[in-house]
Amino acid sequence: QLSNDLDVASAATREYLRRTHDLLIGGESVSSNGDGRLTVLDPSSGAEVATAADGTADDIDRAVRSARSALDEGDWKSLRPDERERLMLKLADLIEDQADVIAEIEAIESGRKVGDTRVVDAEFSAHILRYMAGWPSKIHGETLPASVPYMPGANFLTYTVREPIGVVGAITPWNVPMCIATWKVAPALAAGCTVVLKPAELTPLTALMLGELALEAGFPPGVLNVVTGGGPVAGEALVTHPGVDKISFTGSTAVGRRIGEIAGGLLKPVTLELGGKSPVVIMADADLEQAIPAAAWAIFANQGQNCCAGSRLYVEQSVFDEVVDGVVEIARSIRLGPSLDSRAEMGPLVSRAQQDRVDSLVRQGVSEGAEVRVGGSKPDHPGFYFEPTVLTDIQRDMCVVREEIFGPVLVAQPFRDLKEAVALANDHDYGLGASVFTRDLDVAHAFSRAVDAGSIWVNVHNVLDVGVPFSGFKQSGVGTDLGKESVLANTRLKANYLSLKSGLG
Ligand code: TXE
Repeated sequence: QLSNDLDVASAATREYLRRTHDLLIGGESVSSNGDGRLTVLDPSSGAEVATAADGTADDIDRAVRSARSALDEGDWKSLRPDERERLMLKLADLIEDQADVIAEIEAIESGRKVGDTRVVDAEFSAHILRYMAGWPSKIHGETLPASVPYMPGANFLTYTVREPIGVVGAITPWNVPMCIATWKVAPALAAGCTVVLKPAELTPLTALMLGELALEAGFPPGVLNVVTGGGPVAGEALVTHPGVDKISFTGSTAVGRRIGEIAGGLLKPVTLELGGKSPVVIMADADLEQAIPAAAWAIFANQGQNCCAGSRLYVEQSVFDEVVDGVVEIARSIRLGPSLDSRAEMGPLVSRAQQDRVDSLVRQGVSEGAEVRVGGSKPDHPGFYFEPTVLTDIQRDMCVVREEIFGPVLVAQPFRDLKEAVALANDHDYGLGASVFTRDLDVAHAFSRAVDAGSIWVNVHNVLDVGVPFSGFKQSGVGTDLGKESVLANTRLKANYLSLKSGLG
């Protein structure tokens, strides 16, 4: 039984799915100017579960105007930092109160396991908001000693202030929808910005829930607007809109590059978190009982649809067979199942298109000479499943090594020594995350210094926390999500020179 039985979802979840999902602009649910609808599918069965508004450029314009007036004229502007903090804490509480429904909706629309969506999308989103709620009272400028040599005798008080950057356009993906939406929105709100959020077309529902809960928490209308819709229309309208001061995007490198080009031409700041092909390096001295399951779940967690998925496995020659056999055994034992089934260990991919893409990349890899050690195909079931897959006999130029597959597909290759492992790890256009498994501290530090990736993990893979900056190097992005840096990235720095009379008069 690989399909979701929606009857196991709570009455509140089924009730939410049945609602008409319109846009959230200026504190109200409003219908789109266009008449298109996005179809929301349950990837566990392929069945339609809801529709949502397919927002137009006009809808984006309305949302940006609403965000602008909330920024320039509304109550939001005059709220004290501690009042912003209280609203964010209240929103965190409401998310926690609704954690069961959020987890189920997210599981149904994205195909991810309901246990994961509860921990990652509901509970971690509340955690993000609580951390970010601490920032409004801690964003500050500095006083600076200005001694202007061409104005002898002048006496300045010079200081900087950090102002909200303005209206932020957030464009988010479908792989961890509510959590990533929250990590874009929360630092913007902490900095005093207003936001127009455009979630991925496949997973629009939890972004709307986030906007609705923000209103319930007491955020003034227009502070957080949500426009569901397609990337090329609604997404691009947000990027080009002159009323948007900054774009924060997570998604594919191709779209990120396009957004970067457009925003660069408009001199609009961007934060771009893009693709990855993160290496997992296992040294012969590692605790293999720990490293083998860690390497397996580095790729199979979330069906491989994580930007930091450990999709390239490099193992020191002497333990290569043992490690690969271990990962293959785990892959063989993984129970595929629908997202609402608590016994499922891996759910479906997000869409038919994603399933087809993974399938065709694996086929191409095989035609280029890779050996399938386990998996390699889509099971003959409804829903968008793909078997956990391990490929060996790989060469650096194969598509399965170069491309971000974004599915449960691992490529594994042996290495001779640390120098070769680092060279293999760095032999990629992406630089998002990288891990090494070893008992040797010197090896761990040498690896960390030599590898070009924004996050390095030792004896663990893909851990993120809200207080720790998350940056993509090389083609994996521009700027930083999470941490203090993500808050400051939503501010602009203003310098003030006050010319004072010298002396006591
Ligand atoms: O991403 P897109 P897709 C990678 C992953 C995946 C591939 C394709 O490899 O297989 O991307 O996924 C919006 N202007 N990642 O096609 O298109 C879109 O509506 C403005 C990795 O779904 O980049 C959605 O909201 N916006 C990644 C968001 O961009 C546009 C997570 C992401 O969609 C737009 C997701 C445009 N022209 C995919 N076109 C990660 N870093 O984790 C699309 N969008």
